[in-house]
Amino acid sequence: MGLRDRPSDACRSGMVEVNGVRVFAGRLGPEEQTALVEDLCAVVARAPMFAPVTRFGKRMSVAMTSAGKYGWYSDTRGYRYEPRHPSGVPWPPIPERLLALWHEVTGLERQPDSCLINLYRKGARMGLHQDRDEADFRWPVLSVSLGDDALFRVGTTARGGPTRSVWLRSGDVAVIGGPARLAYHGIDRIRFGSSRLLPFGGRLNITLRVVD
Ligand code: MD3
Ligand code: FE
Repeated sequence: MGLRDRPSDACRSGMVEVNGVRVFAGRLGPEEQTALVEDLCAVVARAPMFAPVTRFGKRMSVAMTSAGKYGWYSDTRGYRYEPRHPSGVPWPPIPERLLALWHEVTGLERQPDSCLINLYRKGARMGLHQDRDEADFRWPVLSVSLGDDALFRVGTTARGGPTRSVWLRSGDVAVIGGPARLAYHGIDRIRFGSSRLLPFGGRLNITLRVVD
């Protein structure tokens, strides 16, 4: 790990910016986090988690589901947004608490179309990728981390460019907008068992997105 790649971990409240990604460390308190987990459990009860296959045919180590008008889906035909869960049911509505957070943090009137919920169990990771399945990259993405700490890595819009790493912890909120919207990013590892928020351990990441 080079000097430029040392993860920042010192500041646990206030805002840190990592390659254009704004991280609001400790934005959500313990009660808000617990309430969000309950909201998410209700979503998962209607739209169970599944582990998609990438377009290269490899199963992802991250399990996921969605809420809202669209959910993210992948198989060997490619990455896309779908109006229904693979079971055929429509995705449940996005929890009100998350919509309120979206409006507060982004200041936008526009509602997000999709709420992607990623579940990282022990050993799960997400390789460096760009998020480009949405129609208009001028809209920001909002991310909420819950549960175990995650080592998040963000680079530039060029594959193979320099990267910076930061630990995302439970209650952290990140806003990805501007040039960072098309930055390569991923989750290198989870500190499994570092948080007691989730009864079975692991990490949930929520992303709110405008898709249309
Ligand atoms: C930077 N999720 O779902 S969230 C994803 O923690 C995803 O589960 C990660 O990457 C996770 O696609 C990272 C923070 C995030 C989300 C979207 C971004 C960072 C981003 C889009 C562009 C650049
Ligand atoms: Fe992503």
